[in-house]
Amino acid sequence: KIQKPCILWFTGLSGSGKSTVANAVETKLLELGKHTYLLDGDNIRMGLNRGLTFSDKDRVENIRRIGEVAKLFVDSGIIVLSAFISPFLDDRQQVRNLVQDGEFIEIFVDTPLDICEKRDPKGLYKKARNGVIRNFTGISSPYEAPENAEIHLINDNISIEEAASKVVDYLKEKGYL
Ligand code: GGZ
Repeated sequence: KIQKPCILWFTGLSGSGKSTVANAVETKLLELGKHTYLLDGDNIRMGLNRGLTFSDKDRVENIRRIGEVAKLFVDSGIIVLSAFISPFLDDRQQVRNLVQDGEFIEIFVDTPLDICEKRDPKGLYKKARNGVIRNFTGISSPYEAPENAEIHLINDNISIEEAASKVVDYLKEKGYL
């Protein structure tokens, strides 16, 4: 398997499509015979980071630990996909600093709040608006958008498939695959 290990760091609001696009990218990479691992809420917030809340302090710790785990995977030669809101610029920069130049690829899943809120697949935005959930990103907790993401996926009728292809094309162009 010839691949240059890296972290594909998806960031964006709840409901932006991070996990969906990350899963589609992973499928394409597997089809190309690449070795990958996807970190997401299901395997991290349920396990290693069980007990962390959505306070600013715990989000910082959430992302710090995910960054360290992602680095271990990179050391082992794997392409890591990570799909967390990761709302703070500084925390994403810290993860970038953990690895070598070029090993951190930031992917901004730039779906505006009103679209995420309309989708509201889990009814969380509604609960956040009603004050049932506090510190909800975009409503009652900040999201600091990336300023220099390597890949900017703008939600202007682009399909999941197109978004995933854009990521894979980037990796091919830059010699990761
Ligand atoms: C944001 C929350 C919150 C609050 C629960 N704020 O759409 P989802 O459900 O599946 O994705 C969201 C997920 C965010 O977890 P992350 O680990 O990615 O966040 S962070 O990077 O900021 O640490 C949402 C759900 O958890 N969720 N409460 N208050 N999202």
